[in-house]
Amino acid sequence: MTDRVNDEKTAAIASLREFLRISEERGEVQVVSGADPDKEMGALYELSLDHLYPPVLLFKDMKGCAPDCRVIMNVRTSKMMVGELNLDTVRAYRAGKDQRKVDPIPPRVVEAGPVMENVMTGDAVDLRRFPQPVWHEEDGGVYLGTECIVVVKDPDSDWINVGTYRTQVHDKRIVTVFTEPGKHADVIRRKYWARGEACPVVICFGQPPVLGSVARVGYGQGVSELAIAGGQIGRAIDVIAGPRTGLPIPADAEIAIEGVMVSPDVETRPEGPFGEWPGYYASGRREEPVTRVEAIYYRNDPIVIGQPPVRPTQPGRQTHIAGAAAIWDALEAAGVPGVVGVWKPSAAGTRFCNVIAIKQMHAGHAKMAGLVACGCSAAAFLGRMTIVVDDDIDITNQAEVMWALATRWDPKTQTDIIDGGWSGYLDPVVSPEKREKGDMTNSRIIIYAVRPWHWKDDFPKVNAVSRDYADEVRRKWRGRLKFLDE
Ligand SMILES: Cc1cc2nc3c(=O)[nH]c(=O)nc-3n(C[C@H](O)[C@H](O)[C@H](O)COP(=O)(O)O)c2cc1C
Ligand SMILES: [Mn+2]
Repeated sequence: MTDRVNDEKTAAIASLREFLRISEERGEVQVVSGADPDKEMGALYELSLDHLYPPVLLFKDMKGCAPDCRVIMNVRTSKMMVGELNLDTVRAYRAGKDQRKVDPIPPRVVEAGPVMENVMTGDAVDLRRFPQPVWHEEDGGVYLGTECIVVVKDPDSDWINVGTYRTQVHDKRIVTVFTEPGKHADVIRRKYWARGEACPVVICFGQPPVLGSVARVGYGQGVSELAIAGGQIGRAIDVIAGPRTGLPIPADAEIAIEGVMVSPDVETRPEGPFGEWPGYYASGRREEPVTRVEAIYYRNDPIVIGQPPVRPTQPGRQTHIAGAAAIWDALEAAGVPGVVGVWKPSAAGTRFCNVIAIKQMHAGHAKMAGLVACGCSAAAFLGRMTIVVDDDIDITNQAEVMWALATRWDPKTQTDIIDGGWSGYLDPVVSPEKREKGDMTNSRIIIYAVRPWHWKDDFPKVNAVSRDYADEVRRKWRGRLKFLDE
């Protein structure tokens, strides 16, 4: 990337309004006026994903909405934001992350910020003032929080966690936050409940894009996503201490609420169904503990980020570069040698399938890579399939991976099946019986689609033109043969 693009990207991820300004300048914004929050916005969003880099959608004057409110979609998916979707980008991400790991920058507490331009407290608290989208046809309610950030503090330490968990609006002052068991906000809120207390919380429904990026990555317990975000933009995230909770509120958040998540023994509401990223309404409708909203802060002309999950088969449902990088990091940290790439085939929704390419170095090497990749925390949640392939496979090409499976994998001898992996409510194959028992686990397959080490030299040779020779021939004939340029 050139410096100019880098500077622009840093400015854009550091501030949602800068992101909008820069995207407008680059001609990447499509303004949509007069759309209906009842399913129509969700449908338009889904149609935008026919493009690998979908346009930034800016909804204005939505039907039945206060005219000052806007909804922005496709914030993290433009070319400027994600770059090329290839292994070099994963490598670059890892290199950058190593630097940032050395230098996380804790947030800086400031006295004031735009988020405090408007304040609602007490009886004035009314979430219905903001857009109320029903994103999918079968959704059981209104979700203001799709790519929101949920901020909670560990009661036993200074750890402040920031995660993205969908947030349904039930009425003026009640929302539910859906966190899969084991996610950090869930671990933390249970600690409060075990002591008979409610868990203080801040939720933002529009925030600097960098906060959305870090809030979706499964960093370890105790890791401050706010400090990682600071590291990523090279300066501290400015936060205001919440007047009620003391929790950090990003100073330029668009809309933030303060409240408490009460224990399920105190009050629950039915949550869902909600269309989820695997392409189903798998988590159905359950009772979830409520969050009581005590205050709302919002900027003038607030912009809500809308990023409803949809089926991952369209081009615009991109792979997850940071997720692949995290697995690659884990493999290296565990001492697995010879890893040449990690990739998440986008059609598998970025969690269900991980592909590892290795340059085999000894007997049992592929097994080591497969077991670590299958078990590491970056892949553990929902990671149903781990596929290990040789280094000659272009793992970013789903056809090449399928070819490796079809031709180098003997199911009987090159497979491990493991039971009891970390799954969740939105995994469609978890049976009703298991859900009933709260057994949110699934089984895993590790597929070693590699040439078996002990007879690899006798494995039939590949008959495709080698990449180097293909490049040479392409150079020689380019310009004379139209199909080479297409
Ligand atoms: C747009 C979006 C929506 C998400 N919705 C949920 C959700 O509703 N519940 C959930 O448990 N995880 C959800 N996730 C995944 C979590 O954000 C992710 O697992 C993250 O690591 C959670 O933070 P934590 O590791 O601090 O718990 C969502 C991610 C994204 C990008
Ligand atoms: Mn976390």
